[in-house]
Amino acid sequence: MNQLRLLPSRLGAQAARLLAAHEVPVFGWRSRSSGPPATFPSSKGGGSSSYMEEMYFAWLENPRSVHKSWDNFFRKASEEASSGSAQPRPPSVVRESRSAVSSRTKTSKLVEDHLAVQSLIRAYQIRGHHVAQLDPLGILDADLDSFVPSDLITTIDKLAFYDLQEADLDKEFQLPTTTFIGGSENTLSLREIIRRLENTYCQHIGLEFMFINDVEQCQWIRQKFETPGVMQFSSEEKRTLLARLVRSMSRFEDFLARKWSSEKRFGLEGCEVMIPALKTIIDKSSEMGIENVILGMPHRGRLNVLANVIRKDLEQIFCQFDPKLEAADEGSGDVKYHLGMYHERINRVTNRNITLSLVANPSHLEAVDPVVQGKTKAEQFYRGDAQGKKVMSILVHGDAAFAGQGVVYETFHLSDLPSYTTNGTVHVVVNNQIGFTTDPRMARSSPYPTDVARVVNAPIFHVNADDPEAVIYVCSVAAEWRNTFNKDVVVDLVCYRRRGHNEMDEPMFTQPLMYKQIHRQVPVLKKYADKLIAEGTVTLQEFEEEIAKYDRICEEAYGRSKDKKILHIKHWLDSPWPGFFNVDGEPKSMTCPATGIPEDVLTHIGSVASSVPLEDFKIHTGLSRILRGRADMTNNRTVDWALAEYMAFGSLLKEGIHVRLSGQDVERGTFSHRHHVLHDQEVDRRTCVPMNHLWPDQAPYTVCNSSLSEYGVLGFELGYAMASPNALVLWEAQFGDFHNTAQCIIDQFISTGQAKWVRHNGIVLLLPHGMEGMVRAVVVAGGLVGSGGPRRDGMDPGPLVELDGMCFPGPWSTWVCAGWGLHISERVFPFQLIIFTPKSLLRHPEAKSSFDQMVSGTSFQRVIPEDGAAARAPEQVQRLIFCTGKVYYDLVKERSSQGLEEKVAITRLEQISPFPFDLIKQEAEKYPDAELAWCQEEHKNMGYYDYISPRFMTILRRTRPIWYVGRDPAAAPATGNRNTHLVSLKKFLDTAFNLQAFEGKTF
Ligand SMILES: Cc1ncc(C[n+]2csc(CCOP(=O)(O)OP(=O)(O)O)c2C)c(N)n1
Repeated sequence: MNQLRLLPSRLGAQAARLLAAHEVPVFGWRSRSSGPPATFPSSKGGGSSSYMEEMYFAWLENPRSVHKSWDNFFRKASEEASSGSAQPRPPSVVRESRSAVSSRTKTSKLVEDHLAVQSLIRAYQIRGHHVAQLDPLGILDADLDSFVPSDLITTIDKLAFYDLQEADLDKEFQLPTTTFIGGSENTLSLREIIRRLENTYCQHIGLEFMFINDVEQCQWIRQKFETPGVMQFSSEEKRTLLARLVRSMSRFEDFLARKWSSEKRFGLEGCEVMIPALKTIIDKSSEMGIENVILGMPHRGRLNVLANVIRKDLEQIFCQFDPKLEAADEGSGDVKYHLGMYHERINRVTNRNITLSLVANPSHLEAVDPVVQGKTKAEQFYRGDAQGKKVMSILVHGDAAFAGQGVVYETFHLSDLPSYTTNGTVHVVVNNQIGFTTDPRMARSSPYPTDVARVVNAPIFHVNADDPEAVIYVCSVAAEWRNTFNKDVVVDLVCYRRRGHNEMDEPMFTQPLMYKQIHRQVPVLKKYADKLIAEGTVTLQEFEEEIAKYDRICEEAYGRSKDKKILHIKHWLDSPWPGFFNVDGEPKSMTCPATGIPEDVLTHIGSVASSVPLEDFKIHTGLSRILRGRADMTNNRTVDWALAEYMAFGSLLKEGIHVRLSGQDVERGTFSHRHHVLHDQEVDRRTCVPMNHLWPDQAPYTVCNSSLSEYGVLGFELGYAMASPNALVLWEAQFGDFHNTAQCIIDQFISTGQAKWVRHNGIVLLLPHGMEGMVRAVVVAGGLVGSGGPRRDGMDPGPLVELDGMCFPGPWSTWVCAGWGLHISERVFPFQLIIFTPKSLLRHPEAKSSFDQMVSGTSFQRVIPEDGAAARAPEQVQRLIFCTGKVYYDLVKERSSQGLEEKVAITRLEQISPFPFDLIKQEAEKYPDAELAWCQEEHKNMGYYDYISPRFMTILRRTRPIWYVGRDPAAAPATGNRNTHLVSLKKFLDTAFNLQAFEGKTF
């Protein structure tokens, strides 16, 4: 038998598992080269003893080569075992005497016990949260029974599992450096070790952090929670906490319940502690220098947050309950628990200025998450706050939504990407253990609703919401964590929902036992007040006065709300653009200015676009060819799409307008046409963005490849665009049809945000589009029009402007982009814009523009009229075809091959919405005897026909029909069969130029 049997097999396996799976080994080595392996060997095959021996020999050679705890241990053991000899000798080194054997046995036992205690400490750190008493109702613990670690239930279990005896409880043990339970002491009795670990890990706080693979971060958390006495509150702090609970709960929630008992409020009852929790995060962050906090949250407790965190005037909240008040602003408005808010004020605790905004959101749970992140990123950007020391975000979640909604995951994955990070978000989960009527058992497959946060190594602090002091402590550590490590953190408030999903719902239908327990539950305010009264921190009278004081505030505000005659949605704006809409109090002109650029500016941008601004920077030879092509075009005063885009962005940057382009693979461009980021072929990760080398005082250009997400990233860019009107923020879909993964952002924010929340935005969507007969390469923006566009979203002629960028002369359309950008720079109304960008036309020889179409004095053309032979003799023309996009080139080719240039005119719409009624009318009138047709390459139910046809009827007063030419209706937007594609193309082109096609037909 091995004399140095170090670990009992069970402990060996346990330790090996722990050590292999989690950060540092309990006993790490200072130097791998001079010491034994850093991973713990398996207990099989005597690995543990050789491990011990290796350490022992290493220690003999140089005591500093092993971890301090081993050094301590060998010293102590040598003193005890060798009684005076300088160093203990390993058994294999010398012939063994009886006393040597006995001293080694002692040593062995000491080592075993020592390691057992280390393992026990780590077990608490890793799995103590499973034992913690997190649920105020006591039912979660039963649900999580299967996760409760068997080694941490009772003291007997612990001792048995770790091969310790009761007698060991009073022995002193050396504490490893990976625990802070000792405070200033290095050793503690096992009994005390267990007591302190129980206190830290198994009371009302459950800490999940040992999966974080950063030792410093784990140590930081251990120190914050393990150090004795960390959770002591002064009586002043306790009184503030009580006062905040009074406001949050008894008076605000009760007040609303009393006044509007039959109205939906989505009250916070059962989690009132969220108000002091959020306030603590804000106070603490303000103390550390934060000046701007952007919040996103769902319905639950929103009114309470508006009243008691943001400090919205109470009468304005109460007004929202008055059904008689008329809305002063245009638009549909929204329910009160979706509205946003922006408020600058002094933080009373820190006496510093703070701006708080709560971002308006739709019903769609979690959809606001990326929007908040984007807005936060933008605010940080404009302040030059690269580290997030001035601006931060807080996201509040429901437990079911946090676990169930994929956008949460998408948002987490943005959190550490350089162009998307907001340097840490504090997430607060209102974990009321139910989602509408659904139990957690049916709502997720993970033990906690917060497990999604583990993917980004965010620590998760679960806390029993009925222990306000524990909640406050956890929130203050969370704020410090964010400030220290610039990383996300989650506070999981384990609570309950006192009423149904809303105040009208009967929860006993579906959760009878849970609600029996909830009805027995003493409200947290009462519990906490009783505690403070019992310990003498406040008197009953003071408590009652606090309640009466807030009651008076509510009543007075209620009285004032009765005097209001009108409801202003504008008062609920989350992202105001001060000074943008008015000059000296007068509304600004909203006309579109000329958007041309002086030729020398175009030439300069062209030359930078064709160069490599950094020295000793080796680009790919293929790219050199592309740059030479750009130089040639610039010399010839022409542009293709990619170069025109350069001109558009560059000219805005010159004006001081920040441009940000984000999306999948946008840096190179999906179709390898853009190349805005050059990569040194010889130096890893060395890149150059020529667009940022245009002028010394230009605005910054950000171009960033995003994660493979549409919902999250479009939401992010929308939020980014919300922060300022003086920027051009573009999101590009890899292919246009992928936009539908982000449909929620398009439907709920972009199309409707202005109507619901009087909120403006200038986001630009670039959607590559084209019917090209290849199933995957085909991109059909028609899908947008059909399913997310004008027909469905009531965007006619609403705030969303669609431009078909594919209606060339190609770059002209990109120039459209510049036009709209300059439009913004001219401080004119920025529109949300969709540009259907091209694919095959990127390299089409005809799809080029001359500088003449871009220089000063030119402007965006909403309609490009026919300018060939037909236009010169319009009375001869028999058919006028209107179209938009790439099909124009097919039409022109076919017309030429049939020799019909004098009989058929082709006019392009560059702007689809708002519909260019005036210009279309002019065109139609110019060709009085021509049949009018609309031609599109998309299927009939997907392109623009349904949208344009009633508008043509309005223009033509039903005197002339507008015939449809195009593909038949279909379910799929495009065929994957090249032959089918070409046959259908030929068929509709034949119809387009068959001048008898509509004879005898009725419209
Ligand atoms: C995306 C989405 N799907 C469904 C709903 C309908 N809905 C409203 S609240 C709710 C339950 C939410 O539960 P939870 O996230 O736990 O928050 P709680 O209401 O319990 O605070 C559901 C399913 C919704 N609002 N959004």
